[in-house]
Amino acid sequence: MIELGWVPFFQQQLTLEELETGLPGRVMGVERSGVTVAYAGGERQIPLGGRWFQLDAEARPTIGDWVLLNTEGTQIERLFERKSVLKRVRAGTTSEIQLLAANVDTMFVVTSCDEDFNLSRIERYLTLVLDGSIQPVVVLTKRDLVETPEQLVDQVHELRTGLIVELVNALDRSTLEGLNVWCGQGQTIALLGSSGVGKSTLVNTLTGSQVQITSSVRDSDGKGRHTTTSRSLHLLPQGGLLLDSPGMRELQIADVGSSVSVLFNDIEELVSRCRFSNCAHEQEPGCAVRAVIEAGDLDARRFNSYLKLNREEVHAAESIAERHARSRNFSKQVRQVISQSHKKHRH
Ligand SMILES: Nc1nc2c(ncn2[C@@H]2O[C@H](COP(=O)(O)OP(=O)(O)OP(=O)(O)O)[C@@H](O)[C@H]2O)c(=O)[nH]1
Ligand SMILES: [Mg+2]
Ligand SMILES: [Zn+2]
Repeated sequence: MIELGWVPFFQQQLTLEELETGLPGRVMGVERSGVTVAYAGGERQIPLGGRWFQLDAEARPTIGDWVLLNTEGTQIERLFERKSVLKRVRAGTTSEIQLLAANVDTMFVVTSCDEDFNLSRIERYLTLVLDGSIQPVVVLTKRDLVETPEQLVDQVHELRTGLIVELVNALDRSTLEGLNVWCGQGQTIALLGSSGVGKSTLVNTLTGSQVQITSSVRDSDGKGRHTTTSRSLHLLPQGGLLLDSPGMRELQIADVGSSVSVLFNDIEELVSRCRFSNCAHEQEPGCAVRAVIEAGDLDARRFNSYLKLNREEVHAAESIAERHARSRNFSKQVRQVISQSHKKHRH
């Protein structure tokens, strides 16, 4: 099971009895009505019954999760505690959380060197992982299609000191050597990026087989090609597991904790030096940020990206607090109803 990413972190979550009879498995695919689980005995589809859909999205199995199956292997008994989780606000909603993957060790943020290249988008992806439990690696594909791809690498490096960037041609295996260190035995790697950047092409080249459909159809309506429509985990010859996902049109950040502060710690430091604590960094006297931008020491694009992501993070935190308050209120009402009915019965 080591090849599926089974490590002591999960083993330790088994009771003595479960150690002998329990059947742990890993969620390799998520479909509309169920999941595909790989376990010591093979792989099988397991439907998800209604009880799972009464739970919050975060309590339901997602791709990469470890689950405990019943002894027949027909049902999921429970989820294992996660090592890490990637989530966003579900596209088209304001506060509904959607899990993208669980138990990921490394995230390949995939962007192509051609039209898709966009620094603010890379920053947005980075905020998903900077809480420390997942290693981000920026993968720039289609290096063969531009004249001076090295310039783009330099720009990405400026986003954050120590950021790892790999420049590749996803169709050419020899350019992917640098990715090998992340792909060893039991390692789980997630591929995230817009449609058409070459995520599935990377899966095919790294696994050495045409497991995923790829498409060169031009993006004529601006909505992307969306060739891949579901998430799936693939075993690599190097021993790792690679997760392919549909391209994302929208990545609204969820409760990412302090990731925005981590990515933009220099800007937060500047903001704290503005004369007014509620400075909007526009016309206020004593604005430390504007002074630095005007001096050419801070990229205005980067500052705007910070403002935008920070607003989203605050908004996400507020919606989550509201949701919790609502459910607390609800359980209070339930408790009241129960205690009242107890009283009635006693009289
Ligand atoms: N020249 C070149 N073409 C590439 C490279 N990477 C991907 N492509 C091509 O780009 C097109 C889109 O690649 P896909 O792998 O389908 O893109 P994707 O990210 O999986 O897209 P979705 O599944 O829609 O999210 C295909 O025609 C690939 O052959 C590259 O590094 N160089
Ligand atoms: Mg794809
Ligand atoms: Zn200011």
